[in-house]
Amino acid sequence: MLVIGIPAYNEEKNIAKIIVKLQKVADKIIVCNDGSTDLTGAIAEKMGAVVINHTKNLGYGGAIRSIFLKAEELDSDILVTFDADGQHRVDDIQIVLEPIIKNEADIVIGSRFLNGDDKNVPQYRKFGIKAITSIANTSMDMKLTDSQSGFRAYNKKILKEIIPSDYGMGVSTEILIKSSKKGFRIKEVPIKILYEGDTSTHHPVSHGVSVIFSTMKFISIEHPLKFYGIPGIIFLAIGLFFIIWTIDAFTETRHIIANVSLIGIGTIILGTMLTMTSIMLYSLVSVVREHRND
Ligand SMILES: Nc1nc2c(ncn2[C@@H]2O[C@H](COP(=O)(O)OP(=O)(O)OP(=O)(O)O)[C@@H](O)[C@H]2O)c(=O)[nH]1
Ligand SMILES: [Mg+2]
Repeated sequence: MLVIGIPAYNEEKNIAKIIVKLQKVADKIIVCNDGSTDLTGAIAEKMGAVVINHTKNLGYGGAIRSIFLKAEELDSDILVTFDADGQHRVDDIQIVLEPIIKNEADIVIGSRFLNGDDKNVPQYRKFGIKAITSIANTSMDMKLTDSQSGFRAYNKKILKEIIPSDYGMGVSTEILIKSSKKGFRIKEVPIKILYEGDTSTHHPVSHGVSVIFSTMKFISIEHPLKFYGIPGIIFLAIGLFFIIWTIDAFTETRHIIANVSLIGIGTIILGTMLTMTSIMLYSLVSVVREHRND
């Protein structure tokens, strides 16, 4: 049971064409109409898609979350996510599906950068996507080329175990970080992305920053000891060094070097806070996980 999920926000221009093409390859099409102010939802309904209407715009992540939940409810074997703005090619669906069908992967990402055919991706987008991908790679210990691509395939196991929670564009890295933490297999295949002129709907900087922040958020939740603990220990060590220096100078000269002692106290406080945060977050996340598994 192959289901294709389309997150759509004000895509009345493209949605009909895309549904017609996808109906040739999919058993079911889910369109999440994410609070569009145009006829996106009505057109998708007329075309016979399973339509989820968000009363207000929740964001790309909110749309992906609704599609995941609906696909699981429909007992889908495979979910392919496909954008509604015409940038993804229906012809690439087979390539994205193959590793799932051959049971070589649980998640397949259609990467814009694998076959080096990324000339038409605007430079600033390339830079932003590669920056975010490298941050995500560090936490997953992987060498992905495009953690932001929305053109993906997921198998049944992922739909059962992964529930996206980020409502923004950060959902793309969230799903990968959570899945790699659970040991799921992630694979990339080359796709060709179609950019007609710069039709971007986001402000590049705010978009990039919001995705970096949510990626850091998920890394910190998945690896609290690494993310907060290590810097905490480093600050504590620096603080200790400055305090010893202060005491040393005091025993010799009976004077306290103000800036040295202040740096010492400041870094000790910061180190303690980071270390405490790492321990608290670590225990909190483990309790929540245990609770969820009960
Ligand atoms: N921008 C945006 N897209 C949404 C939202 N909800 C659903 N979508 C859909 O999510 C898909 C991806 O969004 P895009 O805006 O194309 O994101 P992108 O491809 O990274 O960026 P562009 O280069 O601007 O196309 C599209 O099909 C949108 O219609 C939302 O709140 N904002
Ligand atoms: Mg797009």
